[in-house]
Amino acid sequence: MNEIKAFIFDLDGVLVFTDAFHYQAWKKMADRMGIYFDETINNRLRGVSRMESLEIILEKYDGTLSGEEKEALATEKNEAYRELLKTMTPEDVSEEVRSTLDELRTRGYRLAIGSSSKNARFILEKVGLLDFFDAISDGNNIKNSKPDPEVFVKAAEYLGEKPEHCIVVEDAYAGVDAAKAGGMRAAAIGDAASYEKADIVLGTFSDLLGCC
Ligand code: B16
Ligand code: MG
Repeated sequence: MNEIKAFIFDLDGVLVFTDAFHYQAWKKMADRMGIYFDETINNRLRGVSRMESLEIILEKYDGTLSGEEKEALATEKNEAYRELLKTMTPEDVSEEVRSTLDELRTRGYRLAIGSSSKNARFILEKVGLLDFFDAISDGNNIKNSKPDPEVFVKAAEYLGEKPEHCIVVEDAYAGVDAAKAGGMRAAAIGDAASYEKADIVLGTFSDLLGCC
């Protein structure tokens, strides 16, 4: 195995869990528009960009919307979502996640974020994790969403590490595909743990300490 020098973490579903907030915010917008939306549809939005999420929700909408109207709906959702994010505190990160990140840093690994979210920095600040990371690649610096590898390739670039020296930690199938497409090893947790393309399966977050 190539020597591992860095870890690139997806945010939502790996370090924090904001699914319920995404759901509430989309649901508010969908209800106002009279669009059917439930938790099963919400599950399809995991790891998917904001505008792609909106397109999935609009599959249940009969009318036609202009690009501007779609932008307005995405903004409406994001404002409701950010209000919910404001309630987050350091207690929204488990002790296991915090101590594992701490130990990886102590062992000399470089750590980065590779998240589709444009709210990644805001979330990291709210939960007090910002200082753990040497680089942040997120929805603000990419053109292509996962499964395109761009967000992880940029994270490795920001760290100054070669992709083959990085492990990506992901909870979404599209994220595992993105890591593999970028030439990185993929460690899968949660939903993605049953994905056969994962190189490493994590039963729990601290399993990372024994993976390389
Ligand atoms: P935002 P991740 C993803 O974060 C979420 O899983 C996904 O549900 C969300 O639509 C996407 O970020 C965009 O988020 O609206 O905040 O830009 O899993 O890539 O960390
Ligand atoms: Mg995720």
